[in-house]
Amino acid sequence: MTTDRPYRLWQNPGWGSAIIEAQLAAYGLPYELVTGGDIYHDATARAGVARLNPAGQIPTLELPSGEVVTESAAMTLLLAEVTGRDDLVPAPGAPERAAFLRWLMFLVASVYPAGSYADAAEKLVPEVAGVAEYRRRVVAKRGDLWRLVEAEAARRGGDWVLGGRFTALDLYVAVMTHWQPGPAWFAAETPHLAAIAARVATRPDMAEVFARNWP
Ligand SMILES: N[C@@H](CCC(=O)N[C@@H](CS)C(=O)NCC(=O)O)C(=O)O
Repeated sequence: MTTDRPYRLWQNPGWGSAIIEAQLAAYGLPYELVTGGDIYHDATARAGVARLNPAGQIPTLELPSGEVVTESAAMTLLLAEVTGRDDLVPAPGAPERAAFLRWLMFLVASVYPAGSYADAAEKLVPEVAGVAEYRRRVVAKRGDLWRLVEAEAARRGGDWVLGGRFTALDLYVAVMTHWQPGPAWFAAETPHLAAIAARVATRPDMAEVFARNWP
């Protein structure tokens, strides 16, 4: 898939698109950014994203071929495949492969939605009085799920989620620890994950991406 056309990443600063922007930057792939806007509250912004991604979600990635890919895990696996590199995704047969796939799917299928369902709580809980409590419980649930990732990182030791091996999981952690339950919660309750996030942020290949997403 070599062509001069850049990848086009639909993004908002600090959102899940940062996970994919970090990977595009790490691979040195050419890309341009398209700002999605407030897809939670602005119908025009949502329609703009939904034109490509019927789920109306960010990240959405347009490949150089013009094909649209949604789902950050799919993008993560695909970018490793098209670059033929294994620096972010352990290759088939690598000792970390099974654990990588396990925790990648856990992050996107369990942890990620537990936040999304709190972000737009007022749409899911019409009773105004119930919204705050609903949001609190969903965020607490997300915290409980994060504790499982923390336990895995602690059990393995080392600098990264999988121990000594840096992977895209660490990029997910670095981005998602900016979200609910919030950086202070991660620092207090999941110190291994907070330390991983801090390490990722100091990597030279991440400097530009992090400065743009969290100015
Ligand atoms: N499973 C998707 C989740 C993407 C997602 O939930 N993104 C959030 C923003 S960070 C979003 O677009 N939320 C709007 C919505 O779900 O309506 C992925 O891993 O890419």
